[in-house]
Amino acid sequence: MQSEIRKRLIEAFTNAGDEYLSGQFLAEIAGCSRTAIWKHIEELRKEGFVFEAVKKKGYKIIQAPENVTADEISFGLKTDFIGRAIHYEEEVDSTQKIAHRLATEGAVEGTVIVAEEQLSGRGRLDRKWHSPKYSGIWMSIILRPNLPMQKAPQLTLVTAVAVVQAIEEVTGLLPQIKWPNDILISGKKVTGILTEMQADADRINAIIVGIGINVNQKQDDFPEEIQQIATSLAAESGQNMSRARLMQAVFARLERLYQTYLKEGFFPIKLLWESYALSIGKEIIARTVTGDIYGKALGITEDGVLNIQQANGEIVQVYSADIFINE
Ligand code: BT5
Repeated sequence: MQSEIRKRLIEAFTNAGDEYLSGQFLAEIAGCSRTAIWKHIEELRKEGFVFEAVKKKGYKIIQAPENVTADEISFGLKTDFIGRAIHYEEEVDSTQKIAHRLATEGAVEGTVIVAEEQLSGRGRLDRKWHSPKYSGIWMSIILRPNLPMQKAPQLTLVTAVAVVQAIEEVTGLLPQIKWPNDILISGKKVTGILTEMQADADRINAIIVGIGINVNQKQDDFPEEIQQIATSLAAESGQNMSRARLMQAVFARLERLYQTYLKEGFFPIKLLWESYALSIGKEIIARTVTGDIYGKALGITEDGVLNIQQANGEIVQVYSADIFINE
């Protein structure tokens, strides 16, 4: 877990913006000696932070490093609860697994588990999620909404809108959503979302929102089997970008949309979701576990279910499927 003192220091530097902070001031807000402050600043330097130190003025951070450790994510973070507690690992099986354990142990809402690499990242139905070291965002967010269980799938859609908005804000690229959980750019998958639930009786205890975003991979870094269907933000925009900065944008967007959703319900989210949706109004094939459904995608219901109109006019509701555009 992140050191409490470093967390306070980074928060102070975030709030200070371009101002220098004196050793004395830092010692006061962190509640420790100036010697201890100096040691923590050395630790941050080792992590890759670059400080400017000016006599009589103090310190300023002029560059943050390029990993996704708790310190780097905290520097510049503007949210109230999402990402305020961060559990960072260099290498894990799956961040979902750790999130489930921490949620059972009582982790606070907004806790984020992030890893540089996942050895067995997973998608829906136990599919694999390719999560190579340092090049993407592999994270799970713990939410604790006071909602009945059947509303849980809506949170996948809330998250998808948040990720689209964050990508748009940071990169200028315009992603689209393919129901229910894929985010695509130029028709290729850049993000997958996996929402899992812990529930008692019929109330939600925790929702674990897993988000995988391909950020800095080159097109030929992807394994053979997903070369044609996957892409990264760098491959699309032609430039590498800061994963920590993108995570901060996702947290800020998600926090805002999640609060709107809890206060006003699903309707405002549904409108946003439909504005980014790829398949609405198109002829599609929905591949479900019980077989394929052909028809026109009409939209999503209040429950986040997809309505498909078949050739005979009948409307069917699809709860879970893989969607293909039927051209
Ligand atoms: C998803 O599943 O798209 C959900 C992926 C969620 C991943 C995150 S990462 C953090 C957290 N920890 C985890 O262990 N998981 C979550 P699904 O819709 O089932 O799509 C899986 C399919 O996407 C695979 O069968 C591949 O075809 C494809 N795929 C695998 N890795 C990919 C990648 N890096 N980029 C694009 N497509 C990929």
